[in-house]
Amino acid sequence: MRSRTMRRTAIRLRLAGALAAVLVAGGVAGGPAAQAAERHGKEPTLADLAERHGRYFGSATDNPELVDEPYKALLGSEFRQITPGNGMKWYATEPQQGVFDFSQGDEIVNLARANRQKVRGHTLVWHSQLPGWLTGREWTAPELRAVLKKHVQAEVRHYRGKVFAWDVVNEAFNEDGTYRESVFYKTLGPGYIADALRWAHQADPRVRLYLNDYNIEGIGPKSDAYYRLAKELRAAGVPLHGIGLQAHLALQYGYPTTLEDNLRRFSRLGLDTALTEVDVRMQLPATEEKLAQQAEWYRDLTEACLAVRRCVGITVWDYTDKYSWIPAFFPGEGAALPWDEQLRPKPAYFALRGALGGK
Ligand code: 9MR
Repeated sequence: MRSRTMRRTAIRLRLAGALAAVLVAGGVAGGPAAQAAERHGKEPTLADLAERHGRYFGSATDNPELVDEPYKALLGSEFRQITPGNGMKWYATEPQQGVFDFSQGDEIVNLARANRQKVRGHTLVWHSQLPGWLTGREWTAPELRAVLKKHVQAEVRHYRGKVFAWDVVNEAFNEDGTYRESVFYKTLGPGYIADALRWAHQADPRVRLYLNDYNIEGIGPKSDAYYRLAKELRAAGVPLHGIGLQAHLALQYGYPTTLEDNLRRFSRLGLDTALTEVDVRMQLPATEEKLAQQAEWYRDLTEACLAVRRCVGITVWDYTDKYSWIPAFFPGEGAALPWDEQLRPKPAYFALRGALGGK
């Protein structure tokens, strides 16, 4: 293990490199896409580097962004996995009861196929972004059970062979480790999770099934709740294959130093893990110091994943600050991703390269 001081020096050196790259990218010698193409030509991409470790490196993307050609070029070249940020959610895929619309998800899947990328399906069961027909009335348990089964199976069947993994249930727990009082929990009890996993498995026996949440990177009440549930589900023979740690981190809340131990305990249950929605936000304005700290965090979380064999991959929650969800949700915060709003690589990008063994 390198010492903190050595790491800081390395980061400073990389910062200088990042600054140089920014200057070049901002010059007349060609836009970011040309830069990316050039980089792609002679240097391994993040995905290439991750693949040497048997991991994928991916990015979320969203349908409205796909008209942005320079954005799309980098999305297609630097990553070997994509996740639809919204296009496979319930409101998008079953806008009216029993009427399915997979057009947005299909667009992402087709793009992935063209770029030889794999797709994480996101997400089947979530309390948020539900269609109005579902949230606007009361359901009896048998009714909601039937609705849930139909939704899960129709979507999993549609994407069979096209996605390698599903976030089956998203954000099922509160911060204190109690169950979130979603419509599913309130109406069906905690068994809705095992049911959803079983239904998904019936519809596609080969797809990897995950539970996914935020604030479960470190060991604490919420990740403990997942640990307990995962153990129970495995003991009961329920098809659960992985835990997705979203990793929406924020400089002001500190780095989750128990990440590696946490990944390891899930591995010991026979589960895969993945960092599924990584970003590292900060209070704006972004300073050189904050960007350097952010770079260190990106490097540390990558090293944690690489240290645990069953941590199968890393996905950033989009790759450029241009399309980050942060500024709209956390006013005054942002700059969370490894590329800036002009698609120029930030120190975090170079830190990722370094952590993955590149230059
Ligand atoms: O990136 C998504 C953003 O475009 C949506 O407006 C938002 C609505 O909640 O959802 C974002 O993605 C979320 C993901 O599906 C689940 N984990 C938290 C993500 C950020 O909110």
